[in-house]
Amino acid sequence: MQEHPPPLPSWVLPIIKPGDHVETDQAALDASIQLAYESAKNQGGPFGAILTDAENRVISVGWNRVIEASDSTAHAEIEAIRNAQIRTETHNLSKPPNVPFTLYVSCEPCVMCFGAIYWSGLTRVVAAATAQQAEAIGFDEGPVTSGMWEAAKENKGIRFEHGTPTLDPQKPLQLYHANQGEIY
Ligand code: AZG
Ligand code: ZN
Repeated sequence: MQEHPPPLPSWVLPIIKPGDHVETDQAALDASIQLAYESAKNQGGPFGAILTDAENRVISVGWNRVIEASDSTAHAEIEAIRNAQIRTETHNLSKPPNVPFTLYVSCEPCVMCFGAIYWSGLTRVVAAATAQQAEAIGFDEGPVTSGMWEAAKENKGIRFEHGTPTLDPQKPLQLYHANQGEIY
């Protein structure tokens, strides 16, 4: 069993860290976009995610580490889910105190992250950018349909919605594209 999530790099700490409080959906989405942007500036992929409890406390954060970790599964959402499960010592995020948990993402989840969310115990996902916006710079988000999210709601009680950040969720994607970051 992993006892602690890995330490956070110094560029993450001014943005957000576990234990911080996020007042609103908008503030949490903005933080996920800032994570995505700083990740793109620090050799990561241009995606960020923040997982909070029912009292708006941050349980975990994640950003895309695919290239750094040589791991095709190291998407922001999976990193945040994995870190939350280590921190709360359960594979089922509907079980810890202060549920339900919410996952805020700088861009809507790809098909792999949809699967990770489906079995995570999370019950709410709020997204900033659309999959089409990630695909516009070349990322492949896979075949996720609105019917899949409807099934997730029906079968697991997972609500998926688009939020309204104040920051532009396309900025991290545009920076990555301008820097000619690797596409996968
Ligand atoms: C991605 N899409 C999202 N939403 N998050 C990531 O980390 C990704 N990596 N590639 N596409
Ligand atoms: Zn993904």
